[in-house]
Amino acid sequence: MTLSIGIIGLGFMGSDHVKRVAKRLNGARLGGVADLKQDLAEKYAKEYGAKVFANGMDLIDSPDIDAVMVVTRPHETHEKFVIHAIEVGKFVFCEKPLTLTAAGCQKIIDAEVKGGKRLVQVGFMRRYDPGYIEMKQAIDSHEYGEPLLIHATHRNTSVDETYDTSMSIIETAIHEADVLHWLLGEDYESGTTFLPKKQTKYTHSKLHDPQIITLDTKSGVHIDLEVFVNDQIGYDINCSVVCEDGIINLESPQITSVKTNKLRRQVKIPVDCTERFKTAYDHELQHWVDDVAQNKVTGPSSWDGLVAMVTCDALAKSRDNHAERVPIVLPANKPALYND
Ligand code: ISE
Repeated sequence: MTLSIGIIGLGFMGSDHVKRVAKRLNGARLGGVADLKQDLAEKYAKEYGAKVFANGMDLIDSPDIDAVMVVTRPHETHEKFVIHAIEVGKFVFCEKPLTLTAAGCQKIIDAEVKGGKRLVQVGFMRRYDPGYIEMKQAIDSHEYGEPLLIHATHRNTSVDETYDTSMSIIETAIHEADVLHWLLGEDYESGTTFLPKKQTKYTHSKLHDPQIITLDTKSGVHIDLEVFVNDQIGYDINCSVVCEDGIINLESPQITSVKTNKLRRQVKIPVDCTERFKTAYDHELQHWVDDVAQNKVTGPSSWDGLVAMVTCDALAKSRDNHAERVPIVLPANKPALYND
């Protein structure tokens, strides 16, 4: 059976996913699209033989759509589309952040629990990246002893004037908030966000750039993360797990390396996440499609979306309170639906 996928939101990520669904996934086809920019929706619909819907709700309701992808901006709109998809009983993939508040994530969880079945997968694509998977296998093998520290950097080339100080956490650091506790297989105890006095000249009035985040896990692993979204050099993602008997490193991939007679090396750093994590996005959505074809979903859940948002809330609180250490407290009762 070929699943008919409907995509709501055709911005930067939505357009990337349109091509992925239409051209690269097995067992799926682009069934429909919806976007506030009707001309864009029509362009993709024509190109890939999909149907145009006047709005996201109509797409979700349509019998022509088997499963839904929510890739809308502003992110506030995720919640209503995801909840509606749950109400009509359709599988829904939602890009991160699941919603902009922990309360919103909880509403989605409540709706899913009420239906008695997992229907939501959240777009934490790094869990599908071969590099992070290898790191997790290395940690889980215990060959290198106990992890003690993680040093991570998350750098973007540049951001526009719509990107503000809060987005460094909920748009950008949210990826580490998710993937680092997944790597370690444990929850966070507390977090801090420090705004260094010295900022890049490439930032603008609404954005403090760079920012320094720390996270401590329940067992005591200490994490430091640099979030720098105007590095001017490229999409530069690095992660180093310092263990008792070895250091596990994930560095930006070197796509080309040129040696000259001056022994200089030129390295091509990816421009953005769609280039660096292309394979991860492909694997993430292929996994989702394969799951949905079997009437289930096993990727990152609404609970994972909530954990990331509770973590982001603590980091934002710390930022607003002079980098004070803020406890990260998850809701006490994790519904059985999310125990794997
Ligand atoms: C963007 O939405 C992403 O998800 C990227 O991975 C991240 O690096 C970027 O900062 C976000 O804006």
